[in-house]
Amino acid sequence: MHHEFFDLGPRQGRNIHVLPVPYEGTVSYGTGTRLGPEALFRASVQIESYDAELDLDLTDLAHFTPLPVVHPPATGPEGLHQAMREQLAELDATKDFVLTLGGEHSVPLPLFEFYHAAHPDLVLLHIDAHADLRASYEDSPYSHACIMARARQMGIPLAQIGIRSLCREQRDYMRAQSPAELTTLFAWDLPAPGEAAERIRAFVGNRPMYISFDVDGMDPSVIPGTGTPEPGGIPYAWMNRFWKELWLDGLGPKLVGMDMCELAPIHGSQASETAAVKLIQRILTAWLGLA
Ligand SMILES: [Mn+2]
Repeated sequence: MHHEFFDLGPRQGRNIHVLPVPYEGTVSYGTGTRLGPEALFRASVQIESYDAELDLDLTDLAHFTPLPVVHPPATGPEGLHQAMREQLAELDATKDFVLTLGGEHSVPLPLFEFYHAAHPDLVLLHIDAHADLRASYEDSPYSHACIMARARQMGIPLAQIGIRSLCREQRDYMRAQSPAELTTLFAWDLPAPGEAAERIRAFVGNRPMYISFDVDGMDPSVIPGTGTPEPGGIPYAWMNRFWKELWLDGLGPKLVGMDMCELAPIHGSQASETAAVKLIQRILTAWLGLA
C-alpha cells in the first residue's frame, strides 16, 4: 500500500483520515474490490490537486492521514466490521472526518454506526446503481446488497441518487417509506444537477450528512472497473456539477464522513480509479472550499 494519498504539500487545512479496507467477502459477480484502495492511492498522486473550475486547490484545504489498512479476517463481514469498530474506537466521531476506501459495499456499516452514535440526526446520501435495500442476501443481512436496509433499521434517513437496479420487493419497500425518511433520484429520471442539489439540500436541511458512494452509481463508460456494472448510470459531468451546486453558496450540508466503495481496477487501465479519485477530490474541495 502506498502511504501518500494525494500529492501532499504542507499539512494544512482539514485533517482527513483515510481508512483503506480491501475487502471483497460477499461480492456476488465480478471480483477485484480488494485491490480498490491501492488503486485509489496510486491514482490520487497522479492528478492535479487544483480544481480549475472551482479555482481551489485541495492541498490548501485538506491534508490526509492514512490509517492502518483493515485486513479482512477469514470470517464474513461481521468479523471485518468488528475489526473496523476497534480501529474507529481510536477516533472521535464528533470531529474526525474519515474517508473510507473499499472494498465492497458491505464495508461502511461501522462508519454509519460511528457517526450515527455521535450525530443522532445523521442523514445518508447514497450514490449507487443498486438500492441495497434487501432485508438479506445469500443468507447474510450484512451483504453489500443489504447495507442501506441496515441503515434504515438504524433509523437513518436516506437520500439515493443513480439507482436503476432493484427487485420488486425493494421497490415496494421504497414506496411504503415516508418521503422524509427515504428519497430516491432514479437514474432514468435524473433532474438537472442544480435541481437535484436543491432537492437533496431540502431533504438534509441542517443535519449532518455522510456520503456512501458506490462507484457503480456512475455510468460504466466513466467507471467500468466495478464488479456489478449497470448501464444507464450517472454521467461524470452531471456528478461533478452536482457537488458544486450542493455547496455553491455556503448553504449546503455539513459533511461528517464519506466512503468510496466497489472499485475493482482493470489491469492496464487507470480510467476507473482516476475518475473515482477525482470525484473524491471534487466532493472534498467543494465542501471545504465553498461551504
Ligand atoms: Mn452498487
